[in-house]
Amino acid sequence: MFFERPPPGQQALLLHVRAPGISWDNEITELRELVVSADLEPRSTVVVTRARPHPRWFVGQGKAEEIRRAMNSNNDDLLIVNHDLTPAQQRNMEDLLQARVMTRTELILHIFADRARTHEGKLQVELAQFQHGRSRLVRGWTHLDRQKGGLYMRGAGESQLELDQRMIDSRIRKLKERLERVQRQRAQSRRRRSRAKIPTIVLVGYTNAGKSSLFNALTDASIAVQDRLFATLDPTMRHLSLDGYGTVVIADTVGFIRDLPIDLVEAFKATLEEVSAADLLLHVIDSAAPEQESMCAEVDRVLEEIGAGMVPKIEVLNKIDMSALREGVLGNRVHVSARLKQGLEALKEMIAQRLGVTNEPFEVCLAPSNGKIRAWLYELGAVVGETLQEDGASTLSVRLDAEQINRLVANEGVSLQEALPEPKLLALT
Ligand SMILES: Nc1nc2c(ncn2[C@@H]2O[C@H](COP(=O)(O)OP(=O)(O)OP(=O)(O)O)[C@@H](O)[C@H]2O)c(=O)[nH]1
Ligand SMILES: [Mg+2]
Repeated sequence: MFFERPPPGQQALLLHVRAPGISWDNEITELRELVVSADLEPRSTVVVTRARPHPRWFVGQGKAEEIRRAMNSNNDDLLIVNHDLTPAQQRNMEDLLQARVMTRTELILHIFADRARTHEGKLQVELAQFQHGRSRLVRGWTHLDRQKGGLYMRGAGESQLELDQRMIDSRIRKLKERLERVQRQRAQSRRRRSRAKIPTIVLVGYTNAGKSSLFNALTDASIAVQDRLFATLDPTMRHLSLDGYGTVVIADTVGFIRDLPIDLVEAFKATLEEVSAADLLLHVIDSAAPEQESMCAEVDRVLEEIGAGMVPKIEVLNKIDMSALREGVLGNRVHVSARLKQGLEALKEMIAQRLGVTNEPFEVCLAPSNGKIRAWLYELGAVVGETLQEDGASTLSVRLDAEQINRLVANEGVSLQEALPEPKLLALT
């Protein structure tokens, strides 16, 4: 792989810089979780209060020296900074420490690179890495090892740099082309689903909220579930059959996190498009997390950003076995435990309801000449039963949502009386 990653098990000193007056407990906890998820070992943490970053080392010189001493005495391998540094700051810090410095963005990129399994996922991560690396051409950690040659070697002349830049640009172009090809296929299958009127439900939520667990519990699938951040990277889809409704497609996706690196959002746009094209979102929330509120706000912000702000949504409060919540429904919220499989029936019911489906089937009488409508109803998967009359007419028992009833009545050339025996229609609308 083009991008070097720190070997698993390396020890890291963590650095968090906070603005005066802002609490930082949770941010440190999350950083540690990220570090562990990257298979690195978080050791001590240094918290510095600064109103704005120092242009040279991000922190002041005194602090930078202190960090160097601490890393030396702990034998730490690298410094992980909970922020984004300018290429110059990162480089200056590396020169001072004579050790690798990793930013939060790089840490997340590193985790993503590790998790990508599908062809598309790998392409997306590679694209994100190149886009991120483009502006940081002269750094990386090979420059720490002066013996070693390589693309990132320090002291390369200007012309060498330009060459590298061109190489990276052409690589980015190629990656984008390959991704577009993969994504055209994805768009095709999305169109197929929408033609067949199979609704797509997408699980979204903060990383580690329990999306994959819920997906497994609903579909009897076995996606890897782990107590680590970004366990899932590639979207997985399954059919799910809902009582009183029929088949829907449900998708598990990558989790969100505060300050999701822009290069990643950019590269994962296609995956995220799946989210904005969904018929319904299940926003999975860890009801036992103290940070719940701000996590929800972050998820809503990302949804807005990727154009999914208007997609209908159910809030699923998960992990009620660990929180004070009880199984049940509250407005737009359902309380569940994916682990104990509690509250899943209520959730499925709400899904069917929100997809705009009436649970009660009703009867439609069709003349033999109405074969097209009959075919359409079958294609929708709406037909529950059918009785054929001797004159060739048929009575279909169907299940339709409000919009489909409108289409049946208005657009398909069926008059109200013909299509629907009065009392049953009245009961429906
Ligand atoms: N106690 C409890 N733990 C749960 C429940 N659901 C999930 N978990 C745990 O929460 C952790 C994360 O679960 P995942 O299903 O991997 O979460 P995710 O949202 O898919 O996470 P990412 O893919 O990393 O974004 C795992 O350790 C699960 O066992 C639940 O209902 N109760
Ligand atoms: Mg997952």
